[in-house]
Amino acid sequence: MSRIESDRWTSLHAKAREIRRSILTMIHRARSGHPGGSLSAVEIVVALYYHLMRHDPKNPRWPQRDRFILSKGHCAPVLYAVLADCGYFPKEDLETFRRPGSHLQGHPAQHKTPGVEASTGTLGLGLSTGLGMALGAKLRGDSHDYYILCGDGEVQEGQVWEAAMFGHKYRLDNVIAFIDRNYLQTDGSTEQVMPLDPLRPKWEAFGWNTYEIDGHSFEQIIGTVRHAQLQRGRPAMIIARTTKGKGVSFMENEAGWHGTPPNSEQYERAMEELSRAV
Ligand SMILES: Cc1ncc(C[n+]2csc(CCOP(=O)(O)OP(=O)(O)O)c2C)c(N)n1
Ligand SMILES: [Mg+2]
Repeated sequence: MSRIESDRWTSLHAKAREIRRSILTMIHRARSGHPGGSLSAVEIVVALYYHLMRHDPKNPRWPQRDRFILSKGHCAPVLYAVLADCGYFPKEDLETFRRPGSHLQGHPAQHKTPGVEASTGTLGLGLSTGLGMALGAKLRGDSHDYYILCGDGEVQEGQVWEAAMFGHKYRLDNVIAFIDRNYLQTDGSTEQVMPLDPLRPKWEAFGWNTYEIDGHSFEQIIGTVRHAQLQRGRPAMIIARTTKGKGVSFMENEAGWHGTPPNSEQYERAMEELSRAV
């Protein structure tokens, strides 16, 4: 690996750590929110906003921008932390997360927050929303891309599979979707609640270019997106294996941290862990 490449990974890892701290600070201050799935998605969202997407925080409605839709809208903290850090709105706004009147509610609202492309939170809808927008872009002859992030529990929703058929029918190769495959939903294991595996052959059977990667590896996320962009005629689904609660030892792989805020002692411990050198 060249020196420049290794510096790039180091800076993305440092950014991921900063975003994790910001997520926990928001949720702790609000005494409410979803830490587990926000933490598992950090590398995907960081790779998109700091490396892969064409976007301009000073001009959030720039027509040629790539779009990102957080279909698993309960993980709004990861999106807000990244949007604020990029400069879409002041970082101080993060202190108002989930407060009455704040534009940063528990789930993203497209008409309230600069940089939010679609209102989400009702699981199962974001993939359809993104595919519809992507079809509109194709019909207009626009060349930007649509990135959509779904939860694995979310993929149990029937509408996701209608969207899968739609994406194939309209050959939406301007869509690159991810499943945050952390194997947990609110009440426990996805495989106990409603089994999804074998997940990759299902997406392949629905006609998508399908990949399975380590969702915490910047190298794999970026390399796979670059590969997917070269394939024409089909949408892409990247099944990103992750750890729910990633980065905080006592939150990792614990369903209980799906929607529970840390108390002050837990928050201090988590921040201490996340302050250690990359
Ligand atoms: C239609 C709908 N049903 C139920 C919920 C409540 N809910 C919020 S998060 C969640 C679990 C999601 O699990 P997963 O998609 O795996 O997310 P992650 O593990 O990434 O947090 C549920 C059931 C919802 N937001 N929308
Ligand atoms: Mg999950």
